[in-house]
Amino acid sequence: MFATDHPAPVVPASLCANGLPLDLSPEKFGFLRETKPDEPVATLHQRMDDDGYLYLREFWSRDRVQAVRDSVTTQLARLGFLKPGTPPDEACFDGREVGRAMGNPLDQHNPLLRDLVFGAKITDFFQAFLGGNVRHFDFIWFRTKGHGVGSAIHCDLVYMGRGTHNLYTTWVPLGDVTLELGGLLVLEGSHKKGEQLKPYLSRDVDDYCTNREDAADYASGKKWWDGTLSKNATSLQESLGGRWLTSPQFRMGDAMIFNMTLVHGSLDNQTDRFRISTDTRYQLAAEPADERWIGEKPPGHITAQRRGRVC
Ligand SMILES: O=C(O)CCC(=O)C(=O)O
Ligand SMILES: [Fe+2]
Repeated sequence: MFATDHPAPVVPASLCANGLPLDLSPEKFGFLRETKPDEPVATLHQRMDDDGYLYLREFWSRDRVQAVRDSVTTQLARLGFLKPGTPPDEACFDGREVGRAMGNPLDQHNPLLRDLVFGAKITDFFQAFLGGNVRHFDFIWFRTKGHGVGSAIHCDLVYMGRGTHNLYTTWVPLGDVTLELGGLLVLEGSHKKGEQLKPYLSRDVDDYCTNREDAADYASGKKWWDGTLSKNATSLQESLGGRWLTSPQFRMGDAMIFNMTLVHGSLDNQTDRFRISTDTRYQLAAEPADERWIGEKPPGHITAQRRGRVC
């Protein structure tokens, strides 16, 4: 029974983003709307328009995701990131971060993981949702977050907007993620703040302004803008409106799909265990793809990808 399996969430006294406490009053904080994956496509489109995301509970079987988790925690243990003498499945943090996105050493070619995040189930879903043949970016973003601050607040567009913007992220928890462990955090309605966010959304982390004094530093890779929209979730919320939303508990098997302009980050991790998830990207195959994320070894944010423009 649902109530026994998943008791009503207890919100901890404090939840933080980037080290700062969120306002947890009902006008400022809440939970994501859930969607059933088998809803008609028109309903899914409507939801994506309304919310900027689709939170699909139990999209994959739990066992399948557990097998992927096992393959990842085994790697983490082998690489020496887990507290010695603890079961790998508990993913106990030993004080050393694993590394962000491109600096993360986990195996990009893990067949179990690729089968999950690029396999028939998700491909069929996007095929129906986008109405044509789909492709995915080849790069997999791993998030292995130990105790401490979560991901900075951003929109994905500034990292991957050189191809089509009709592009979707799928965030996949590889383990149950409690509020204390710190999962994805999205700002309600922020995908509709295009006017206000225009200066931010028109940028790309690998672009720089040729007419500025420090252009040479950006061109050579000495300087890089990391794409953060705000370091302060509460002041951003004051200017954009909306509640900060998360799940009372993301569970293995859930998928959280969202568009390129939804403002998001993650809750800080208050525990002594790693929060493990991946995020991957999907688009129509016929539309242009951002070449930074394509290929056997996607180049990513390398200096050769810097582009100057007058701004
Ligand atoms: O998992 C996180 O901490 C951030 C995820 C994210 O930014 C994304 O899925 O685009
Ligand atoms: Fe993101």
